[in-house]
Amino acid sequence: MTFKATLFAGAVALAPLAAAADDLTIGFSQIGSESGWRAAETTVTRQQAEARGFDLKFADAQQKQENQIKALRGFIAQGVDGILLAPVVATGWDDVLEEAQEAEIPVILMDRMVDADESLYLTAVTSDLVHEGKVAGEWLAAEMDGAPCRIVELQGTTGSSPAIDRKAGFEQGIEGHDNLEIVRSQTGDFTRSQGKVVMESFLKAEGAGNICALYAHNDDMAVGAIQAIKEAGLAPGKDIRIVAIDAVPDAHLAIANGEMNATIELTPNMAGPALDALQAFLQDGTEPAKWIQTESRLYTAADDNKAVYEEKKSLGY
Ligand code: GZL
Repeated sequence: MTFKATLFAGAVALAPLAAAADDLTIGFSQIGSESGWRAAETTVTRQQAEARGFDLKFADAQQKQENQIKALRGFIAQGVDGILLAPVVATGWDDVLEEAQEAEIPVILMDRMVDADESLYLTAVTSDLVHEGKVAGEWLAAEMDGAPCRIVELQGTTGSSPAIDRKAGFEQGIEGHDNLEIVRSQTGDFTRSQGKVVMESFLKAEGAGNICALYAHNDDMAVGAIQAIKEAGLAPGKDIRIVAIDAVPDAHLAIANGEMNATIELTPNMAGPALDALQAFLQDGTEPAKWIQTESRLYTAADDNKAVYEEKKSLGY
């Protein structure tokens, strides 16, 4: 399926149904706008809700779990028909999810998982976060082909399921390759600004010539790190190989310009499958699978990244 098809899957086809849809009111507790990917997810969620004729109540938590919990309690008090939750961290959700369950309001997780009993949510729409990290590790192992490589890692938000799972997956990907070693690993909180600051500290601590590769849990931290690498007088993508995850347009541009080496695509369209599942459950009681997995695709310099960049920008990404 082309990126365009995944991004707007359902939205256009559903247009005629929009009038038929019950007048559903959906609460959406979004983490914030920490990355280009997150901003795209918010845009696509609004489009997908509008295409179905749903009334979307949006709450931006600015990266704070207490704001998400407050928003969920507000949605419950309003008596919304369903809740979408992108959980900033994995723990601390049991109480508010139980309150939603008592109010008979289904909750669907978007792009991240929670450490709560699966009976407390209708389904989770996410990628295979461990697989993404493993693909990144395997790519680097193949790229280095046995040559020694000292790796630095920019982790996502501490305690979030992508940070936990992408770290574990990458370690699986490099397992058995004794030439590869993670020498520094620290959170950059999924943001460009923190990615730059932490990469500057890695370069200072290790010495610019002693870092062979960067693995960043998302492209935005990688783009920030590219700036730091350039300011250190090094060539990103050459002196320091860079692999990350999301496949935002700026990652395709960096790969096209030889300043980054690989990224694994995460679709911003988690809402399409989520709203389909919610509508089927509310209208005919259809119980979805507990996990709706979205695709992951590796992009490298072998792909036409300039064309993919243009396509994603043309779609408003
Ligand atoms: C992963 C998602 C991550 C993105 C980041 O599913 O939660 O959050 O990879 C975003 O860009 O901050």
